[in-house]
Amino acid sequence: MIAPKILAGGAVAALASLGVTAVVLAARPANHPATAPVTALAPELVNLTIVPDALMGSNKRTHDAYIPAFISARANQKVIVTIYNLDTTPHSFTAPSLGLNAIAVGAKAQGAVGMTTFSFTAAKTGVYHWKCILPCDNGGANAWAMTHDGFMAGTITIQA
Ligand SMILES: [Cu+2]
Repeated sequence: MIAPKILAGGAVAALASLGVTAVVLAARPANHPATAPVTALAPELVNLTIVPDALMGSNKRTHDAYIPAFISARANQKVIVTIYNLDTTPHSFTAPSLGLNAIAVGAKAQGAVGMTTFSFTAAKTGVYHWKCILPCDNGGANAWAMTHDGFMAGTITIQA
């Protein structure tokens, strides 16, 4: 038995015309090198500011909000999030589908800033929902702002 060989297309055609069967391994396209270049993604730096009564809601009242509430990063990219909390009460940035439950400490006094930093890396692409789960926004744990994206809730979009 003749061991199969890797043949270029032209040689395969020539052999086929002679009745010879060959096993052909697909040629590797030039843009897919055998060894992927190491392209470490620089971390995505995300700054979020929590502002009490920041935005007008559809119910014509102002509500606490994370600004911005919609963030994005790439799959396998480290995301370093810094939260600047202008509110004297703590809030959370909770995304169970990403295993995130960061507590944003409150400012020590009116006019001060509570600062919290955490990081995460998401392996899978998708749109992940986050929300604050601490009572805030002049309501309980299910206050208006928690149930409206753009306020105490939003999305984390992970792209390829
Ligand atoms: Cu909150």
